[in-house]
Amino acid sequence: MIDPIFHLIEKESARQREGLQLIPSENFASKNVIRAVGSPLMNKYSEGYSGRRYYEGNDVIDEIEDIAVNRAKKLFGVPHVNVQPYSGSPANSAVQMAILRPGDTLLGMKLTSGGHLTHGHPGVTFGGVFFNTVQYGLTQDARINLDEIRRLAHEHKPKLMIIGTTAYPFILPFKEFYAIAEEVGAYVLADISHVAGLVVAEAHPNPVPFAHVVMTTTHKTLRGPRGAMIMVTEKGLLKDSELAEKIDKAVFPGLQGGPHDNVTAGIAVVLGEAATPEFREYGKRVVKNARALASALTAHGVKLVGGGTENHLMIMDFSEFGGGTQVAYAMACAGMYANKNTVPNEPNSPFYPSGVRLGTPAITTIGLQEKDMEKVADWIARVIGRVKTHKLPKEKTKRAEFIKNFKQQMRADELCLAVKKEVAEFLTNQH
Ligand code: DSN
Repeated sequence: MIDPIFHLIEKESARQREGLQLIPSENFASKNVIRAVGSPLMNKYSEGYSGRRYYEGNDVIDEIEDIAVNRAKKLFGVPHVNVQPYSGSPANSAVQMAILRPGDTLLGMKLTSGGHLTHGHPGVTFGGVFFNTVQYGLTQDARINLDEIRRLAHEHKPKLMIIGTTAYPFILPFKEFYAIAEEVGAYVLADISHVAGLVVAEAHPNPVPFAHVVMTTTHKTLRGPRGAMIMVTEKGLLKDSELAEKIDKAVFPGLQGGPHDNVTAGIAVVLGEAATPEFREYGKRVVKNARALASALTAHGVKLVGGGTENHLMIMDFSEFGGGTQVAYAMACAGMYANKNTVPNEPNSPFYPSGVRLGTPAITTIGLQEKDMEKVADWIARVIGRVKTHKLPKEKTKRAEFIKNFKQQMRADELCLAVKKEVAEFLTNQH
C-alpha cells in the first residue's frame, strides 16, 4: 500500500502548480536542488566543521561543505561563511550569541514595521529574552526611520544593530545605517534573507561593504533549500579577528547539533546556479514584475504601504475595513496564495491584521513577465471587490465567529471558484 503521505505530497505539488504562489518568502527550487536535498546525504552525522569532525566517514561531506562555503565566499565577496544554520531564526540567534552577552543591548526593527521576530522582538524571542532590546520603526512615508535609529543608538548604545526586514517593500539603506553604527561603535548584522537573490543579481544594493556580519536564508529570492548562511565580512574581521570563530562556535556547539548535510549540498547547488547570468536576469525580472504588479494594483484602486515597491514584495493595506485576514483567505480560495500581514501603525492585532503581503519571486521563476501582471492584479482586484463588504467586527469577541463564517462562505463562493479556474488554466501553459 502506498503511504498516504505520498498522496499528500502529490496533492501539495498540484496546489503549487495550479495556484499563483505570491508569498514573497517562497519560491520554486530547481530539480537539482531538490535532488540534493532528497539524497542519501541525509543519512550522515557530521558535527563539527570540514576537517574537524566528531564522527568518521566525513571525507565526502567535507568536500561538499567546502564547495558550498567557497561558492558563497566568491558570490558574496566575503572571507568567512558558515553554511550550517538550520534556518534564519537560529542563524540570527547564533550571531547574537556570538556578539552579545546577557543584558547587552540589541537594536532591531519592530515586527509591525516589517522587521523580523528574531531581530529582538521583546519577551518571546531568544534576543528579546536574553538581551536588552530596543526597536526602531518607520517614517510617515513607510521608510526605515534613520533619524529615530540615530537617536536610539546614541541613547541606548547598542552593541549590535540589525538591519533587515521581512515585510518591507523598499531598498535597505545599508550605508546610512552603518554610518550610525560607527558613531556608537556597534556591530552591524545585515539580514538579507528576503533580498539575497536580488543582491546577487545586482537588483538591490550589496550590504557586504556596510556590515560586520551578513545573514541570509537560502530559500527565498535565492531559490535554494530551506537553510541559512552566516557570512563574516572583512570589516567584521577587522573589528574582531576572532569573530568568525565565535560565530562558528555559536552555531555548533552553541545552538545546533549535526548539520543537515543534504541541505548543505542543496545550498552548494543553488550557489552554483546563482552565479550564472540566467540568475542575474531572474533577479532583475523579479523586481520588474513586482513594480508592474504594484502599478497594476494601484490602478485598480488598491492602497499599498508606502505607495509601491522597490524590491520583490508589496503590502496591500486594507485598514479601512480591517480586511487582511479576509482578503488573504479569499485569495487562497481563488488559487492565489499570499499572507495576511500587519501594516505600519496596525490598528488591529497581528492575528487579524489589516494588510496582505505578496511578491513576485515564485511567479517569476515559473516564467511570468511584466505583461502578465495586469492579469494577476485583475484577479486580485476581483477578489478584493467581493470581500470588501465583509468588515472585521469592532468587538474583539465577535471576530473568531465572523472569520469562521466568512471562510465557510468563501470556500463555496462563485467568484472565487471562477477566478481559481482561470488561474489554473493560465498556469497550465506556464509550467
Ligand atoms: N517566515 C519568513 C517570511 O515569510 O518572511 C520570515 O521568517
